[in-house]
Amino acid sequence: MAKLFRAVIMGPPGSGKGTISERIAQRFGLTHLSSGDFVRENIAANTDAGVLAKTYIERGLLVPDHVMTRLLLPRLEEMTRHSWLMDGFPRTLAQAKALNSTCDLDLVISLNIPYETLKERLSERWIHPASGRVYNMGFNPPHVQGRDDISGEPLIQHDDDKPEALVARLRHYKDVAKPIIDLYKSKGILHTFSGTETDRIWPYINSLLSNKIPGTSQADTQCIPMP
Ligand code: G5P
Ligand code: MG
Repeated sequence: MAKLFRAVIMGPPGSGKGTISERIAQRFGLTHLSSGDFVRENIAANTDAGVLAKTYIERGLLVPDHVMTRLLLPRLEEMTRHSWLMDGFPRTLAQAKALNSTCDLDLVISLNIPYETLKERLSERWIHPASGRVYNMGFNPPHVQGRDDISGEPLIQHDDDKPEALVARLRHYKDVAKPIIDLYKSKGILHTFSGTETDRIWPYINSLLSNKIPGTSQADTQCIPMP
């Protein structure tokens, strides 16, 4: 069996974690796991964890560590035969330590995007709640305004993309991420990408992963259609 590959993508809200994760999943066949999607699924299903998480998300706060680890670690433990990319977890040092005791990571991608760019992007973001499909009115608008491309159902804005919640999320990210970034740097697995456009960052990430993931060659990476 080919060696499994485990990666994490970190970055502030709106930095492009979800967009880049989808490209990585498509190009390299990793399973994309999104902590935000897990939380939203639990909110939609009205689970105990979901009801609790909603009170934090609405205020632009992180969901407590014990709730996140209880939601996510069992899921990862089931994935013993899959290569995966975790988007949005860990978000705190405590989560990073919990993850560390579950598995060894091969690589961590950290996105470093200017604050003004993030604010602009998130205020333009719309979601199809049933599928989690994400649109941006400037970057990747739906074919019909306000409607999901596949189902035709209405799009909505997340509560946590609304202005009050957004400012708190961006401010908080930097402080909390620093010790995690330092930890992964000290392990020699951190790769940071800076810029204002996903399309310009993507070729560098594509090239890095082509070199790191067994069986994926750089020659194949030249003509990947952008989703
Ligand atoms: P989430 O869902 O993980 P965030 O806050 O980390 O949410 P988010 O909002 O999902 O991050 P992203 O995935 O980094 O952003 O970015 P994205 O969705 O791909 O891109 C953002 C927008 O910009 C999209 O509209 C996209 O189309 C557009 N875009 C991308 N690239 C470009 C570009 O180059 N140009 C332009 N113009 N647009 C672009 O977490 C949600 C909440 O759940 C809780 C927290 O409360 C969190 O706030 N939570 C956790 N709490 C504790 N611990 C954890 N581990 C938690 N995980 C989630
Ligand atoms: Mg996301």
